[in-house]
Amino acid sequence: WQLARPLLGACAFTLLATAALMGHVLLRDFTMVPRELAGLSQGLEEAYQARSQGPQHSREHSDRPGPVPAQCDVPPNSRFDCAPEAAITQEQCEARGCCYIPVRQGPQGPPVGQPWCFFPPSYPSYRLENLTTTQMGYTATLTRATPTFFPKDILTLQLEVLMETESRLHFMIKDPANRRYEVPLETPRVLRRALTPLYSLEFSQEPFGMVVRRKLDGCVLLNTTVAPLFFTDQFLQLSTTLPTPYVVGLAEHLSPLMLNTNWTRITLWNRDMAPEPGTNLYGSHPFYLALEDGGSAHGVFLLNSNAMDVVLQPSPALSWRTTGGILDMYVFLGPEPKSVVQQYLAVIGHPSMPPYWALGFHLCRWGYSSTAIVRQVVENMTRANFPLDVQWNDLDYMDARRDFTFNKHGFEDFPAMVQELHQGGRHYVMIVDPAISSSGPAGSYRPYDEGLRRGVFITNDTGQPLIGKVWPGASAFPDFTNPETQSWWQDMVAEFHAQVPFDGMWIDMNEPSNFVKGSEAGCPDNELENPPYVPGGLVGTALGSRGLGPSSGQRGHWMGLSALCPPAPPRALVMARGTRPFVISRSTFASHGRYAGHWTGDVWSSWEQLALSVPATLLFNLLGVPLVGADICGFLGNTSEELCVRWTQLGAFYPFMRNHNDLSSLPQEPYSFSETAQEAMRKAFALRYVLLPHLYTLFHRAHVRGETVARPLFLEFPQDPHTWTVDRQLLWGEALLITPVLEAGKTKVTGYFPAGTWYNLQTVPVEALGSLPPPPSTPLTSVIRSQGQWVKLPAPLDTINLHLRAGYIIPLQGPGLTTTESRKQPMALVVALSPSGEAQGELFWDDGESLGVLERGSYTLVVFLAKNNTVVNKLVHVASEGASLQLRKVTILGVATAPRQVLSNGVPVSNFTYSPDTKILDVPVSLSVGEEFLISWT
Ligand code: MIG
Repeated sequence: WQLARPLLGACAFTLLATAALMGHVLLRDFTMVPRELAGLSQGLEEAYQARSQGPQHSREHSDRPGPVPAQCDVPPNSRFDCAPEAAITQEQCEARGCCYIPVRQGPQGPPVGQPWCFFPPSYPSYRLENLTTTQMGYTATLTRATPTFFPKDILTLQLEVLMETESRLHFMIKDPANRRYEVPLETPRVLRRALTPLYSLEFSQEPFGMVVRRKLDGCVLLNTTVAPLFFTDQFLQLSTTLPTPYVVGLAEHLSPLMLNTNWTRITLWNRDMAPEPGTNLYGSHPFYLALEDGGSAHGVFLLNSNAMDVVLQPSPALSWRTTGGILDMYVFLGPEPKSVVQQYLAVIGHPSMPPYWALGFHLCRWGYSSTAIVRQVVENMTRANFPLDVQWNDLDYMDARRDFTFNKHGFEDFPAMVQELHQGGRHYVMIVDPAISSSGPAGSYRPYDEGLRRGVFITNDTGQPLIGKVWPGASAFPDFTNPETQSWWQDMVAEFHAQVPFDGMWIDMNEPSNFVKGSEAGCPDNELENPPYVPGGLVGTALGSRGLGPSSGQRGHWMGLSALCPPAPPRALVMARGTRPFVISRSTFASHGRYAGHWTGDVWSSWEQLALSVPATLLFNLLGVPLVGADICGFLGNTSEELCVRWTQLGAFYPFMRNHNDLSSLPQEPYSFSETAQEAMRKAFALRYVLLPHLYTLFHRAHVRGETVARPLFLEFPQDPHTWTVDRQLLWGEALLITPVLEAGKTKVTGYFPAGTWYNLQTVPVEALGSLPPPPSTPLTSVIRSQGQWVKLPAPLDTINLHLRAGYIIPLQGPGLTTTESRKQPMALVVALSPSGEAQGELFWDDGESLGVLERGSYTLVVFLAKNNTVVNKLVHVASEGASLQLRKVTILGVATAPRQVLSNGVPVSNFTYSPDTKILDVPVSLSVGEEFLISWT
């Protein structure tokens, strides 16, 4: 809760980086850096001394153990591991030319910690040669004279530095002689270098290294001179100092939002693994955002999709260790954390715009084993007055668990069931696993026969389809990097859609998951399967465990990007339905949000996992995947009623809201609980539905501007360091602060409120809009005036705390049991005045499902402004869908003095109400959102 670590002075690590550089020949825009910088800290000074005195390392010396050389006097936290791949003895360590100093620790020692064997500062690395300016920046050759302890060093490399924009630096280190795997991600091409970049660059010649500084304050954001560069065939390592220990990113893992820099290894390698701490999960996003003292931020992206580890150590520093490909890095200068996210999304792509119905409530479980059961579920929801927009099915609908089929024992009237859902204004989504059953006789299963004929499957080393085992038994895996595979899949989707008019697709098992190791025939014995460095210390389990193994398909480099998901499913859906695609996928890679959303997989029905779903949601938003959520009430294990209520309250604020349950767990549909619990859940649902126009507007902004939907507090308040570690609360956009209860047995919750005025939204009387239940009977503090402080709030079981930030206006709409209904309801505005009496907000509206609405101009965008006792709208763009939206009420919060008169477009409003206690002015109106209006009070 509280800030755990003391803040260090503004870029305290500037000097550290400089110190490490002083032993080098340094080139800064072709000038030597003068050694004018003094005042080094003690340990660094020593390190520097050690380096400058120490004799150059020699092979003869290192081949036998000896006394620790003086140059091994490296501060413990700044030691970089010289035995990343295995524990080695002193002899072995010294034979590598490295320093060996045992560290006292537990019997086995932690899996990652302060290394015993580490590089001396003089450890040979590459040398920079032929540094040349180019149109875009620089190029140079990097040469290594001494091989490393990993096989197949690439001794000559090419460095290419591209100063792409003022805030974006891009550099690549490649093998000039051989083309190595590069992620097939379309990234922006720039033709001319930025003229006034926010960064400056320095190059160290020998050993090679790069230093990237924030020009404004000299802060060193990246300094790769701190450890030797490795570029071997299957082990690449680039280390850098960090100017701060506050680092966020490197998904997917189960952890607090702020990463721990106290010797942490984060593994990225897409894998089917129920979320648990300290291990690699379904997706890979090699990107981090770091918060610098003062509230500036920068980001770094390594565009590489091989299995990798990222090691964080307390100096602080970070090492990227990847098992293939090239080093393709981007540095984003911010300086605001928000800009860092936008700069990252400018490279990987903005999130796609979901259909409106995707923001409603989704209900699923494994075990809805017939259409009769599904119909009953929908009816139970309606009877109990719970919204339900999208009904889902898990594997149960399939015939023998094969894709693009449905079984005739329970699902014989599947198409009719889906049509009925449509008639009720609902939508339908079913699971599709990427693996294709291969076991039937030829002619018995068209997707496999066609796939074989069209050569779409991943092959083994004999050129035959690689056969693994997934839900249908023996299965082949489509290779989506092959364009023919995409078109084959599109055909299968279209053919199935012609029978069953589904609306969206749920892609599971696409890491890809496989129940046998590698394939039914095991794994081939080759270098790819036995890399000299195994990320995650997955020794003995091998990379292929519950996957396909690195040597299958795509020459050992495949990952979530094309691994059996995006962009094939959304394309296929567009072809089949002609409207905005809805896809939720378990496996993800950087750029995923362009194509689909994500759910966080097989979480347990536990309070711990409820709490950790907040940082997970926030993290995926920073990674450009705003359409994200965890399975409400948990997937594995049985939920309790209280947990399920609290989870539903939080889930109402996941951008993607779905309750999904495992086959064997007790039922957890909202109607399965006591009336008290249901009543509490209904309130959460109503809040969500009332806020949908605002949520949709946030998605629009994410789509067009690269913003986040759910966002951590530090994104809005980076200058308040207390916000940096807050990951038990979330914001929707800039203005809506959600403070959920994440612990059992609590009726109070403590949340952080950044300096400013925060209005409790649940005291706002919006019930006139529709069936929203009246405000809670428990008295809630209506306004928090915070200096930047922790506030204890009442949080009875039926309440999730929701506060609106002064200065903002949000649109509300009457709720309904589906978005088809709610979209027809009248709207209201809540205006939260700042102390100076101002506020602003926005509404984006369209038909909720068409493609190309922006290009065609078929949308409405309205800005709302409040100042000087007036509220007006500005019509940025109006199309027919928006023109008919009715505005029935304007609620103004923070009206200091009782108005005598209220006018709507100059006409007196007789039935306004004002409460001197709450300072809320409530104005019933009869206006159209898409026509200019002016409301004023005096
Ligand atoms: O091996 O389709 O994460 O949501 O219910 C389990 C059955 C396969 C894993 C998914 C889960 C889904 C389940 N699937």
